[in-house]
Formats: sequence, C-alpha cells, structure tokens
Amino acid sequence: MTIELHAWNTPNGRKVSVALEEMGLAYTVFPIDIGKGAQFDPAFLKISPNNRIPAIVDPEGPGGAPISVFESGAILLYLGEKTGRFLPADLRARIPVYEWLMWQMGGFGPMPGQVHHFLGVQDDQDRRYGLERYSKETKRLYGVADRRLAEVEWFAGTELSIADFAIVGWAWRHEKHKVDLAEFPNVRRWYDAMMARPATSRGFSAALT
Ligand SMILES: N[C@@H](CCC(=O)N[C@@H](CS)C(=O)NCC(=O)O)C(=O)O
Repeated sequence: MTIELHAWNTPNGRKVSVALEEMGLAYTVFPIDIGKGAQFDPAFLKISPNNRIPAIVDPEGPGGAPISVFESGAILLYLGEKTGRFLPADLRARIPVYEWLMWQMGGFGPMPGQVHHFLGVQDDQDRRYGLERYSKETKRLYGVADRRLAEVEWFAGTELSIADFAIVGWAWRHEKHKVDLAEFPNVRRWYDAMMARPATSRGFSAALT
C-alpha cells in the first residue's frame, strides 16, 4: 500500500516528495490546491489541523495501523525512522540532523517565505520595509549555510540526511527570494550536487498539482 502525500507544488511540499523518492517509498499524491482554499476542507483538517500542506497518511504505520502526520519536519523524521535511512541511529551522528532540520524549520523557510509574501505587497512603503527586513535575514541564513558547507559535504556532516531534503525544498526557490547562489559558492556546490541526484530530481518533477 502506498503512502498518501497531501501536498501542493511549494517548498514544504517538495521536501516530502524529495524524501519519499530518495527513500524509495511508493506514494500517491493528493493535490491540495492552497490557492483555492482546499487546505480548509474538513477532510484535510482531520489530518492537518493547522490547515497547511504537507501531510501524509501511511496505511502501514507503527504496529501495522494507519497513521497520519502533519508538519514537514515531523514527516521527515517519521519517514527517516520508518525506513532507517537518512537519519542515523547513533545519537551523536543524529544531533546535527536535528540541528539543521530545526534550523530550516525555524528560519530557512519562514524568512524566505516572508520575502515571497512582501514581493507581492502593493504598498511601496510596506513592501520596502518587509523586503529589507526579511531579505537581510534570508541572506544571513544563506551565509550560515555557506559557512557550514565550507566544512562539510552535507548539512549533517559526511552523510546525506533528511536535513538536506528539508533545506533543498527552500533553496529550490532561491531565485524567487532573490538570492544569487554565486554569492554563496558552497551552497551552490551542495545545491548542484542535490539536484544531480536522480531521486531528488524526481522529487521535484513529481506532479503535486
Ligand atoms: N511549518 C509547516 C509550514 C507549512 C506551510 O506553510 N505550508 C504552506 C505551503 S508551503 C501552506 O500550506 N499554506 C497554506 C495557507 O497559508 O493557508 C510545515 O513545515 O509543514
């Protein structure tokens, strides 16, 4: 039985399609058109009470019983636990995965997301204020990533992990939030390596709409 992926073609949705492809898990997409308010459908709210995509339903959850999971970070952790892949069993090796996953969830997503929002604001003064504030923070975060990737191959160190899947979902939109990867050569190297992976590439081309 395949995992249900309830998502849309957005950075948070793509994190999960990339992870499912990388883990070799079969899945069926249930598009949730957030432009048309499908995230407020009572059936969707049952599995995602925060009315945001993505969410998954795994018919073969723990103990063989179905389980639903919302919040992309929780989904990635669940899938990592389920498969034993891209989430090391050793606690010391797992800590950087937690660190960089939480870094993404708390900053490298919410901040560029605000840039996307303010780019569409009509009032000049409001737009300028928002873009100055959130572009600055977004670029700071790219700088943090760039320094990290100057030291290690993947965010958690020597092994590719769910943290990379979380971060690549947002890096995929770097042009939209006006970041030039030429300014962040280590991020560029990592991003190109991610995109050259056949499974990651499939995760980005899977139809989510
Ligand atoms: N923290 C959530 C954020 C999810 C999120 O913001 N999803 C957006 C699309 S990327 C959404 O569903 N937006 C619908 C809305 O704002 O009503 C996660 O990582 O899953």
